[in-house]
Amino acid sequence: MRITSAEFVLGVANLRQLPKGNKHEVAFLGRSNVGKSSLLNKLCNRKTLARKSSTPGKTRELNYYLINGSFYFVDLPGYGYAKVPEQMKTSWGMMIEQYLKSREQLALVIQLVDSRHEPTVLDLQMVGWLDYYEVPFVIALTKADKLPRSKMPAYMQRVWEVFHPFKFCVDVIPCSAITGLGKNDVMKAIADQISSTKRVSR
Ligand SMILES: Nc1nc2c(ncn2[C@@H]2O[C@H](COP(=O)(O)OP(=O)(O)OP(=O)(O)O)[C@@H](O)[C@H]2O)c(=O)[nH]1
Ligand SMILES: [Mg+2]
Repeated sequence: MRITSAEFVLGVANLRQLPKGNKHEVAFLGRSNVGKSSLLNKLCNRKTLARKSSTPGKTRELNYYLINGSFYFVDLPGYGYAKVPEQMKTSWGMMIEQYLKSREQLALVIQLVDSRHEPTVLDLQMVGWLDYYEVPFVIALTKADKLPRSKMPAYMQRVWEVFHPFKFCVDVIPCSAITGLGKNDVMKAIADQISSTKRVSR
């Protein structure tokens, strides 16, 4: 699949504002600063479609982008930013869990994990939710350009062992928003999942 058009359509601060209709959604989930907006931009071949954050943890909205006029990319607010007040973390968690649990249009989650670190406790909590709510997900290992080539095979092995036991894990893909590594594989996973997903109630 090639992306020929991408436009920002809506920022959602409250789940009651989610768009109606039956377009599929592909959501980008990951801790603050992991590279969600950068990967989304790279997949769309656009530099500034999704804004890269200068202030991590500030975006509290689900940002909707219409892709090829036919489905949405949803840039979810990042988690795990230490300076966010406790109360906001709780409301973030409730909103995201509710979205993952009940959004029938959701075809695939791209779960981003920073390839310079081991998956965090929160990363594992997120994939736990995804598996529990039966949402297929791809693990995108971001910033792979920063990982020395010699360390890649062992890292991939470790990460694969962590994620592949999850039933709804579709693939684990090293990615770079700088070099474009992983872009084709992520796009293929998106195309496959969208074409095979019927809208079923969760
Ligand atoms: N080297 C490298 N840097 C990256 C990559 N992806 C993102 N970055 C950098 O990481 C920082 C955060 O990227 P964002 O795309 O804003 O991250 P985000 O997950 O959208 O952050 P929040 O919106 O705060 O949750 C920016 O400075 C990016 O330039 C990558 O693949 N390689
Ligand atoms: Mg962002």
